[in-house]
Amino acid sequence: MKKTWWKEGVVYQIYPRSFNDTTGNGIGDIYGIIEKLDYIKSLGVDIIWLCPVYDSPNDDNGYDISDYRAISEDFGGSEAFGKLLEGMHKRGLKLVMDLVLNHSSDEHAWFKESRKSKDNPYRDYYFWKPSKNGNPPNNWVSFFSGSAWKKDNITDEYFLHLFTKKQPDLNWENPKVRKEIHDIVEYWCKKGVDGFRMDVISLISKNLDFPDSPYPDDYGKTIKNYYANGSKIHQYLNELNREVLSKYDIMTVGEGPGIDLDNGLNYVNEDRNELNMIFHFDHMFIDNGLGGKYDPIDLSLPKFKKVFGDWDEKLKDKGWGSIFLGNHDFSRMVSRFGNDSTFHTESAKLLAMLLLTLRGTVYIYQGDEIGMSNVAYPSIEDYNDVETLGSWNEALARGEDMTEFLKLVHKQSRDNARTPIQWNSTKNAGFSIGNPWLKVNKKYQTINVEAQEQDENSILNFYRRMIAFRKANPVMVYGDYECINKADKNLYIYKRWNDHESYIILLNFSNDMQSINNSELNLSKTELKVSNYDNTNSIEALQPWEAQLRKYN
Ligand code: ISL
Repeated sequence: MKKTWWKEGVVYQIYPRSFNDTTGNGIGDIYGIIEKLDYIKSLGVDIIWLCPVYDSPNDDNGYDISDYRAISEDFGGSEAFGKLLEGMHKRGLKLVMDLVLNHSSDEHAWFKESRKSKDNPYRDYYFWKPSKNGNPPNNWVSFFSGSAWKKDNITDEYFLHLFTKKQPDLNWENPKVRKEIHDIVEYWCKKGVDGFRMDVISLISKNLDFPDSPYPDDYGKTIKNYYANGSKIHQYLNELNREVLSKYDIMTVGEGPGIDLDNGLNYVNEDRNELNMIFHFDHMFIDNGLGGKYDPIDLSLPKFKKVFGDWDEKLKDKGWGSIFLGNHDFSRMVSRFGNDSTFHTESAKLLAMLLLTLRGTVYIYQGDEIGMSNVAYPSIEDYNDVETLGSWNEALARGEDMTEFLKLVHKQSRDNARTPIQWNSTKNAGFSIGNPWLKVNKKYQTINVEAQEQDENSILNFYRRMIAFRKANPVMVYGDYECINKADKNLYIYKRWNDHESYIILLNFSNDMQSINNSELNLSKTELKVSNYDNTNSIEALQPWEAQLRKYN
């Protein structure tokens, strides 16, 4: 296995809007990140993935870009960006930019031209189709509810938008579009950035016959078979790699609905020269029913373990994995996979241990290092996320019980992960002296960075310990992985080893004491290296949410 900086590095993801506001306008900004660079460095991480900071009308908080080369003035503009990059490089931190290349904003100059007339030179930068018997061209629905087609009155044709109406899909079939994209990527490489996270990259090649989906009720299947993984996907990624990426020492991670065990390796196989890593969602959609995230089902630990095991097996020879349990699109990991009330600290630390002891590059989402948890706003008026509001309006139209639906919003909304970072216990959690764009989570009085800095046993300091442990022990990065108890519903036990050393990790994913079936594990021949409980060293049983990292003698 080839060794590289991006395999060994730990990534910290920043959602800039919610990170730190230095102007008092209620929106986080780049100077706010600069102010916290020493804090970020103190975690022990190596790489920052910055969610989009380009010019954008913010219909989807920056995932709708109107100028790919401009940094939004809301965030401090290009001057702030230059200082950020300099400040990061000075500290040995690398910067990964978020590139949203499947779609642009409808306010991008290309789209403004494209909509003008059927023979505009930019017309085929996007997908335009006539109506079908007075209806949209097919039955595809947008990720954010409703038809994926919008009729534009100027030419009376529909354009495709797999996300909001303000995010028209770019037509990668057009070589001019691909050339524009290559130039944009090259522009940022030349600026000295160290990598790219490529938004919904699995969607850039679609089924160009645009047939109706025969599975209108199975959204996942529709995405996989019609929106994603089209016949030219690998040609386009390979071309981008050849034309631009291969000339620089940068890392790439592609995000992708519709990426699964069948096709995942093809995106990252080191012989194919496409991407370095992908984000698949097999574990993140594990508690979704057929109807998606607003149709939740119970989390099954055996299934959860199977996802990590299957992917490790799939990628171990020729690929490389991305390890994450949350980001700006999902609810908070401690609320979802842990217990954010009785065992908040214990379960947040357990999840930190899981993240930092699996094979792959680790991605930590801002705020998870202090165990930030879900928010439950009293009213839908308090929510901002387009996906949440789209689902709400659909439920309303179906005549659902909206009191019950609000409970689902509490559990599933992407805004759970987007509340401002809780820096301290002062007004607005120290995030802003103004009015935050999204309300602060009330738990900030007890859960905040300042308090955890002062507590040696805090979640924050546990993250620091685990990151340092991973860095000091490359077996945690490159070593083999095997789950020992695949069927157990409460305990997750796995080994990591190389030719020189061997570790076992024992995690109790339950609110109860669990005995360990010790007979084949030889735990008496191990030494406890890290644990999330004080004064415990039992090899017979684990306390609720107890996590142990042991080394074989
Ligand atoms: O958010 C999701 C589930 O709640 C996903 O379906 C998500 O929409 C999908 O993974 C794509 O996400 C990315 O592209 C979107 C943007 O809204 C997300 O923030 C981004 O991460 C459109 O650009």
